Amino acid sequence: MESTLKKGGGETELMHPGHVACPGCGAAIAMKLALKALGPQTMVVIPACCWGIIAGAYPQSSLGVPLLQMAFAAAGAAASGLRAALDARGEDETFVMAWAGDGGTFDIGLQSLSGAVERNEDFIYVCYDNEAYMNTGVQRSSATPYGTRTTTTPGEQWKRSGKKNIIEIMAAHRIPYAATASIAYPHDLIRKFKKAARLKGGSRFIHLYAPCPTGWGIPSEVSVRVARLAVQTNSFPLYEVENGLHYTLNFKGDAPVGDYLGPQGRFKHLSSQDMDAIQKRVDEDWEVLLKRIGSVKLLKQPAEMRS
Ligand SMILES: Cc1ncc(C[n+]2csc(CCOP(=O)(O)OP(=O)(O)O)c2C)c(N)n1
Ligand SMILES: [Mg+2]
Repeated sequence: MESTLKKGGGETELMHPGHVACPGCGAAIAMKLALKALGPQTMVVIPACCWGIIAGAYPQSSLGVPLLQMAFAAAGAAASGLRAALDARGEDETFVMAWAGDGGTFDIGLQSLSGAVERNEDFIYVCYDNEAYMNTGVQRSSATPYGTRTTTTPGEQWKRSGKKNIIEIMAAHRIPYAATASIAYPHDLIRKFKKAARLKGGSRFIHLYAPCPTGWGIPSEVSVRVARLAVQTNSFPLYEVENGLHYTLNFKGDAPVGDYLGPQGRFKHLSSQDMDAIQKRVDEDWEVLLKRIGSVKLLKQPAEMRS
């Protein structure tokens, strides 16, 4: 395979129609964009998650690149092994991309991910975050935010603890690159994947925000809009961290969190006091982040993406 990066590639469509994602699935949009950025010389490792299903059943696949299905806890270890095998064959131009859900990253896969990035394995690890265990029926994960109703935090038992900060955990390992990205800002997302590709040689981690209309109680056609509101309300800030030290902010939001929470079924039960408590948490986290920011490089948004 030739390197598409060298040829300035990235225009190839590597995710095909006929996949089995739900309508409006953020994770499907995410993969389409990620592979546009990385090109065909990529191998994907997928642990148990919705994407294991979306790719399709062997010998069929919705992806135009090789794919290794892996056990739920093992994406970091499997991606390390695949990298070693490719290097042994002299295929050092092939990207290894681990592609895992929030459950497979924040929870059960955290040990193998931490071990791999501590070794600074040469791969791109992507956590597409739909904020719950969606494939098995919307159970809460440690990426599920405060205030959410899931099937394991139902009724009045909605989730009272907050979302784990996975970028800080990755930054604490001092890896070359850790960044957040969103399907609502595709140019920024593709730029970050291309940057991750250029930083070949160590561990790169992308925390990718991917709404799940089925689990979040939103119509499929507002999936991207809701993702945009997450950024515009600072609920999901867009930023990059290089070598665990150098923080760059890509977006400054100023909308109230109610704009983002209001349209979603998973937050319908919240009172105005609960909303205030969430606004306070978001503001606190935003202040902490701003203190770490060394440079600000705001993304350029086409006019149609400003609202
Ligand atoms: C050890 C183990 N426990 C449980 C499961 C069942 N299981 C398969 S996918 C999944 C949920 C994955 O959640 P997440 O990683 O967030 O991905 P999503 O389904 O949301 O895309 C679970 C619990 C499994 N495959 N292996
Ligand atoms: Mg999930």
